[in-house]
Amino acid sequence: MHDRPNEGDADRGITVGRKRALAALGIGASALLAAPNTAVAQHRTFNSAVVAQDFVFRGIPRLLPAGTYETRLLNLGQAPHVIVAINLGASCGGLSTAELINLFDQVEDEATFLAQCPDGSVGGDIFALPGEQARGPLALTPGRNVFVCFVGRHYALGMISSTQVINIG
Ligand SMILES: [Cu+2]
Repeated sequence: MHDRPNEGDADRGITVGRKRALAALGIGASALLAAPNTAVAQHRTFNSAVVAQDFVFRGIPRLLPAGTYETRLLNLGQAPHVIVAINLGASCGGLSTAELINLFDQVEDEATFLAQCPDGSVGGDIFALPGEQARGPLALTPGRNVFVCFVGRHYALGMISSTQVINIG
């Protein structure tokens, strides 16, 4: 019941054809090809709950220990939402939220974007329909991680949240 709609669903993913010139930032999605810091293996597992509303995530701390979070995403909004965890790596770690939105706007679609991310940078994704909840693991590696909803342009409406992930030894 929590399966994603077809990739062709009009309300799913980033609209095709939104590619823009990369001039604004001087970088493109390929900037995310810089590998994140995944040198330290993470064995810790945590439980977490995130609320998705139209259009914000609630319940994500600004600072988290590295590990795998068995996450429950509760969608209290009217729209479907997804939460995607991405380690921004060295190249994108310093970008502002506005710059990240600009970066995401340059991507043709979510699948293409995620396929370009280096191994280990995408910690997972969870999709929940309105009024429903879904569960899944989000693996957070050290560095700046961003949580993004790629349904439509929800990330530009407020569904983008950054968290610093640290090793706690
Ligand atoms: Cu959303």
